[in-house]
Amino acid sequence: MCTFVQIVKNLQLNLKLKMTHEEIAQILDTAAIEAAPVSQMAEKEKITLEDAYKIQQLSIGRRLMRGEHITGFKLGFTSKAKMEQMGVHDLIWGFLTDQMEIKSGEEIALKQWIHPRAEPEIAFRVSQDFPDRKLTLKELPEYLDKMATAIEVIDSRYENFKFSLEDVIADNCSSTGYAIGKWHDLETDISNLDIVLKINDNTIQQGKTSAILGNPLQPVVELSRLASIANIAVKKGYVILAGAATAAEYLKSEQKIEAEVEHLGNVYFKTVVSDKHF
Ligand code: OOG
Ligand code: MG
Repeated sequence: MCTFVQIVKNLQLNLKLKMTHEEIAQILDTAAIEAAPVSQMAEKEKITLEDAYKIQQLSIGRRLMRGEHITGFKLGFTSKAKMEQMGVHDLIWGFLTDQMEIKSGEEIALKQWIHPRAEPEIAFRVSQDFPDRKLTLKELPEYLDKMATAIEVIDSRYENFKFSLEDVIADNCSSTGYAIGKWHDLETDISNLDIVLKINDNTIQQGKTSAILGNPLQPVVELSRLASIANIAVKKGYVILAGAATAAEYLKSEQKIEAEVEHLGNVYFKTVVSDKHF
């Protein structure tokens, strides 16, 4: 049986251990800046899904304060391959900023990151501000004008790239970098195309775009719904990454990383020699 003194002590301990959302956002933001991983926090801090998205917004707020601006959104865990690789089972969404842009063909130093991985994706470009409601698949051509092959670089701020759903959401869904290939009109049917990730010209991951919620446009429908609920604007010019169709691959130094989608062409970047562990 607990004595009154023990109960008060436990209460104090709990109060001390519980961090504010802002403190957690700061820890994750600093981990990204310093490329130094941190322990998972969701279980210990009892972070709910709702808390996790609040923390995500606070950490984006810190980026905006440093002068970055939002360039779009990414969806995650929109395919079985990704959910199985990471052991989580729900769709997530996060912010992209200009600091995350990787130019096509660019040479990248990996030491700015912790344990980066790359995955092949499809990107869409917003041509008109989204209305404050869920859009239907049929309506999307009014709001999107282009699509392209993309590579997303993800870099979890958690040790060993391990996290719960709440942890990864608070960490802005591991968002780190993205490269976009040549934009194409939305004419081609993209619901069942080959999509591959190549490293040094060898195909390492291959899948079908149908693995992305049955059609890579479906994540855009989900984004319109989630953004409307969260009261966040999806604006003209933004980029939307629909999520990977395949598992992601760790990056090493001196590699050419390339994504290719049937009919949409390719995009690549290179990694330079690193003095870190890559
Ligand atoms: C979370 C991000 C998932 C995707 O395309 O499914 C994601 C992670 O795997 O670290 O970007
Ligand atoms: Mg992704």
